[in-house]
Amino acid sequence: MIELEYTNSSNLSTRWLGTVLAVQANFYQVRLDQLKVDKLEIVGCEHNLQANNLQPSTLLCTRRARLKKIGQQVMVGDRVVVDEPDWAGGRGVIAEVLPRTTQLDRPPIANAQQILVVFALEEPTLDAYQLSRFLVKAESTGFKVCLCLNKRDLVTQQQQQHWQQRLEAWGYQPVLISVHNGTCLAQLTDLLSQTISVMAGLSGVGKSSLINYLIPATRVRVAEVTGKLGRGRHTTRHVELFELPKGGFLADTPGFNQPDLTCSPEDLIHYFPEARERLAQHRCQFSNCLHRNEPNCAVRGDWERYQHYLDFLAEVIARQEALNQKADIESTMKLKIKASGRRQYEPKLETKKYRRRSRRTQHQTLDELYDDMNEG
Ligand SMILES: Nc1nc2c(ncn2[C@@H]2O[C@H](COP(=O)(O)OP(=O)(O)OP(=O)(O)O)[C@@H](O)[C@H]2O)c(=O)[nH]1
Ligand SMILES: [Zn+2]
Repeated sequence: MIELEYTNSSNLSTRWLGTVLAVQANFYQVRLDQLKVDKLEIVGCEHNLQANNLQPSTLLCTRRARLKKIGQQVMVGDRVVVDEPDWAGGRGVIAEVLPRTTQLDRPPIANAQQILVVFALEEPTLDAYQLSRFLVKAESTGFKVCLCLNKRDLVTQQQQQHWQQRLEAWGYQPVLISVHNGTCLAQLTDLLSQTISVMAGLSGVGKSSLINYLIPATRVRVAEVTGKLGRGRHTTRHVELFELPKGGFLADTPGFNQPDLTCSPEDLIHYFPEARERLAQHRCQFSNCLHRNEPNCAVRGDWERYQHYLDFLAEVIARQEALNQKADIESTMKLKIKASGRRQYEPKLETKKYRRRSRRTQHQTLDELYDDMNEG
C-alpha cells in the first residue's frame, strides 16, 4: 500500500487528484476532482478520498523531473496527483500518476472503458463494409463497443428500422440519434456517463457536433460537409477529453477513414460478436481453424458479415506475410540511403568471410580463409 502524506498546516504540501484532459508538448491540462485530497490511499487502482469541499478547477501542469527521469509517461485520461497548485496562475505540478486500468496506444488514452463508434445514416451514406471495419477495429481493443448512428433526420422511418434490425443481427444495439433535432440523445448520455469513452468514426458523421451538443461550453469546430463524397473536412486534430455534465469523459479522436486491421488472423473472428455467439455454442474441429474451408467449422455459414470476415482475414494474412518478409530482409540486408536520396537494400557485411582482416590475422587464419573460400 502506498500512502501519500498530506500536511494540513502548509498550502505548499496540498495534493489534489485530477484527470489529464489534454497533453501538448510538456504541458498537461488537468481537471481536478471536485474534492480536495486530505489523505489518499492507493490499493491497486482503488483510491479512497477523505475530503472537504472546494471549487473544481482545471490547471495547466508540468510533471515532476523525477517522473521524467523514471520514464513515467503522462497520458490523456491518466489519474494524477497534483502538487502545489498556483490558483492565481492556474498552474500545477504532476507529482504522481496512479496505476492505469487500461491503456490504448493509438490514440494514446489511459483508463478508457468503452469505444463509441459514431456513423451517420446519411451524408456520408452509411456503408456496411466501412462500418464493419470500424467495429472490428473497436472490438480489437477489448473494450465495450457502443454504436451510435447520427443524422436520423436525413432518412425515413423505414431506413431507420432497416439499420436497427440489421445491426442487431451483427450483435449491436445501435442508438439512432439526430444532433440537429436533439433526438434520442438522452439514451446516449446515459451510455456515456461515469466512464471514459473514446469516440471513433468517419470524418463528417457529426462527432464534433455531438460533443458541442453534449457539452455546449466546448464549441469544437464543426466543418461543412464538402465535396462529392459528402464528407466533412478533417477538423479534429488532437486527442482530448471532454467532461460530460452527468459525469464521465468523452475523447474525440482525429478523424480517419480507413483504420488498419493489425490483429492476428487467429484473433480476427473474436471481433465479430455474432461469430463469438456461434463459437460459444459449438467448437470448430480444429483449434487453429481460420473458418474458411476447414471441415466441421462452427463459424462458417449463413451470417451477413461472413464475407466481411473473409475479406478482412485475407487482409490481415497479407499484412502478416509482408511483415515477415520485411523482417527476413532486414535480418540479412541493410537499408542504405544514397546521396541522391534513393533507398537501396545491400547485404549486411557481418559474417567473417566478408570482413577485411588485418595482415596479421590474414596470415594467422589462412587455413580458415581457404576453408571459407572453398565453402563459398
Ligand atoms: N442533417 C444533419 N446534419 C448533421 C447532424 N449532425 C451533424 N451534422 C452536420 O454534419 C457535418 C459534419 O459534422 P462534424 O461535427 O464536423 O463531423 P465530425 O465527425 O466531427 O468530422 P471530423 O471532425 O472531420 O471528424 C456538419 O455540417 C454538421 O452540421 C445531424 O444530426 N443531422
Ligand atoms: Zn472454424
